[in-house]
Amino acid sequence: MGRIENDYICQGCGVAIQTENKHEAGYIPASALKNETIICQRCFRLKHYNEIQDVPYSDGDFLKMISQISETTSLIVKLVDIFDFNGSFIKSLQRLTGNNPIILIGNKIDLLPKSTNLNRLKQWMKKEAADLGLTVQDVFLVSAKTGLGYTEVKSAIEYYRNGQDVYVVGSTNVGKSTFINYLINESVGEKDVITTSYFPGTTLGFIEIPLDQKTALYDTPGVVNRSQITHYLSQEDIKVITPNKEIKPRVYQLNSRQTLYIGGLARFDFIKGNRQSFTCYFANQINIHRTKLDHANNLYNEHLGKLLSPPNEKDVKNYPALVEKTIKIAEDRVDIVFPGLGWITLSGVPATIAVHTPLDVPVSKRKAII
Ligand SMILES: Nc1nc2c(ncn2[C@@H]2O[C@H](COP(=O)(O)OP(=O)(O)OP(=O)(O)O)[C@@H](O)[C@H]2O)c(=O)[nH]1
Ligand SMILES: [Mg+2]
Repeated sequence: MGRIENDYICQGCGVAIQTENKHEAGYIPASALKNETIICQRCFRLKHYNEIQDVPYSDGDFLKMISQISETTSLIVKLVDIFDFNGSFIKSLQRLTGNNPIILIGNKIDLLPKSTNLNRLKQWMKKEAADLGLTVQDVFLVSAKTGLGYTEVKSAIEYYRNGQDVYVVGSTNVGKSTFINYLINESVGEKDVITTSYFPGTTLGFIEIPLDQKTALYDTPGVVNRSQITHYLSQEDIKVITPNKEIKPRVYQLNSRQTLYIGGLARFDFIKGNRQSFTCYFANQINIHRTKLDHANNLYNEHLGKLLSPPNEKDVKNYPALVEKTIKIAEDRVDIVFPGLGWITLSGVPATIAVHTPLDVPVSKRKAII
């Protein structure tokens, strides 16, 4: 590791700045230390070329950093990605943040169909958080991209922080840095101060944003969840599966023994039940392909990476094999959730389905949220 210029922290990602080794994290040329804003080489490349440079940190290094929060007296703002609630929830976070009060915020609501009942969704989040053992002061929904929901969230933060510091925590990619950038832009008119990207693991250290003379709000590195599907995808494919616009639900009328492929990333078989509609909520740019169950294996073997993509043809070999799980559904209006991708809502019961995903990306079932 090069010499660390202890006084300098990258404004974009929070990493300690060094001037000795181009290939290590936090590098900037010594001459750039004079600049008014100090941005490391990795942030510069991400911002200007959308290129991600690997860093030598392990998942544990980030956990250690986050666990320092348990020694503070502060308000915890826990962000989750509403499009991947369970995948981004990270149960262990509560232990890392100590006994501090927590508010829970579901981010990225701009991606949900306009018809979504946000109040019902909030109630669902409250119950889900409680079932997962998390005690929260309150629950909110926002879009860090459009600013929807910010008025309420800002006054809640001011109220619950009670004059103390604020830490924004959550899994990688939930939008912590984007969330804070919106606040910064609103208060000082400066855009994209902190580096954000659709790659998990963008923020590398704490980034302090002063709130007043004595207290600050902190951006923190995301906690890594290895069951997030992004860890198995190439940079190109991450871009394809990340929704960037309001999701248009796609409805399929299926008879039993029909199959839907979600690109080539996952598979959904309707094994048994009455003909009914299945509503699919996935990024608009992911192809959904319908076929007969009896043809499904052949189709996959012949067309993975082509008709069935992502994964794209040259990255197919790095994508894990799909593992089948059968699910019997007796309750009405159920979502079958493919973590990090989206979900399918069933309309009729009883039904038997089978899902196929990589072993480490297990499907779950919940009461329909829309
Ligand atoms: N559509 C939508 N995208 C969002 C929103 N907030 C963040 N994003 C996107 O989500 C991705 C991750 O955002 P970041 O702000 O870098 O996430 P982070 O939680 O800071 O991630 P790490 O630093 O890796 O822990 C980026 O592609 C953002 O543009 C939102 O409200 N709506
Ligand atoms: Mg970040």
